[in-house]
Amino acid sequence: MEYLKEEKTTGQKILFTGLDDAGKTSIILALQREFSKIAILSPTRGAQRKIFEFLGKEISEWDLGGQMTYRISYLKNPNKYFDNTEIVIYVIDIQNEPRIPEAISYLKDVVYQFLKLPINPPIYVFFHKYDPVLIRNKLNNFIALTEKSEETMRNELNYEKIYFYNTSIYDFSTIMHAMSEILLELYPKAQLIEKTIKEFANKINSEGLMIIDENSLIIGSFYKDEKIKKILDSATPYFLTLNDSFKLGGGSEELLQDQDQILVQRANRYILFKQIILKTGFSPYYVILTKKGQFFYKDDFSSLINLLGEIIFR
Ligand SMILES: Nc1nc2c(ncn2[C@@H]2O[C@H](COP(=O)(O)OP(=O)(O)OP(=O)(O)O)[C@@H](O)[C@H]2O)c(=O)[nH]1
Ligand SMILES: [Mg+2]
Repeated sequence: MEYLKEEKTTGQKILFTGLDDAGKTSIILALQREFSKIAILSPTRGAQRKIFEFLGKEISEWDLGGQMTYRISYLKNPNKYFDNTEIVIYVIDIQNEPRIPEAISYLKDVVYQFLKLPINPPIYVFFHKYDPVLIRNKLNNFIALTEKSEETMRNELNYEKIYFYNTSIYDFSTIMHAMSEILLELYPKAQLIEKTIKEFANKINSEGLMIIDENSLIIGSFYKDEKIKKILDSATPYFLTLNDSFKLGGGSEELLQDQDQILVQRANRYILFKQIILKTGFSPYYVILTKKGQFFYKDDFSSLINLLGEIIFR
């Protein structure tokens, strides 16, 4: 994993905040594919900072433990905790309806500190624990609840740059897509990457293609339609996990290094998961693509690798 122990604050600062038990640390761990740790999580004590790299850029991620005493101390020391924030991710547990007013009220306090500093980072509200099983079983009024909460926040905060996502650690793609979209906003070359990927997909007749970094963040994608997006979304965590376990298991390592890819076939559809190195000495990226019919264009991949390497590392 590319998460390093943090010493000092460098790079662009992302703040994860919200009430205790909202799911902030779980979201961060999910992106690192540390799912086993989520099961035994305890409340975060104070502010935990980590540095990771996204597209060669350093990002410092601040996980602000949400228990009351900590929340008060952040508000009392806005310079220490809030200043220089580039992006805010405000996590709300949508399953805990009674605490939603408290969550909104704390966001107000935070925004008030932003105004005083003054900073005005975009705020991305995650209506979290929006679990697929509950939606399927209609055991909830999530839709009405999120709409109502969104309206309240828009009215009461009167903050221009506020955006909303529904997320759940039980639908990993919701977290992947949300975080990738948000981080790509920081990155001026994002559109160029997107265009390169789309052209590559067309060239090799792929119906869908994603490029993902080591932290499961999508750096660019192309889908012919929603169905293809779903196929790739649901395949991705399995490939990433499989890839992780190959890396851990001593014996199988050679196999993966030989090919650096996993290929799955179902009827005449193929899904390919392939590791690519854009620059030697840097973390690998992964291509996940689907296409009908026969595969393998080694030369095509090398042109993609060169183009992306140029864009990202130049
Ligand atoms: N159902 C459900 N539970 C979740 C989800 N995400 C996290 N949880 C659970 O919510 C609880 C709290 O998660 P944490 O990530 O520790 O919450 P936190 O916001 O970091 O809490 P503090 O560190 O105290 O601020 C844990 O028991 C998680 O397993 C989700 O998407 N759905
Ligand atoms: Mg936490």
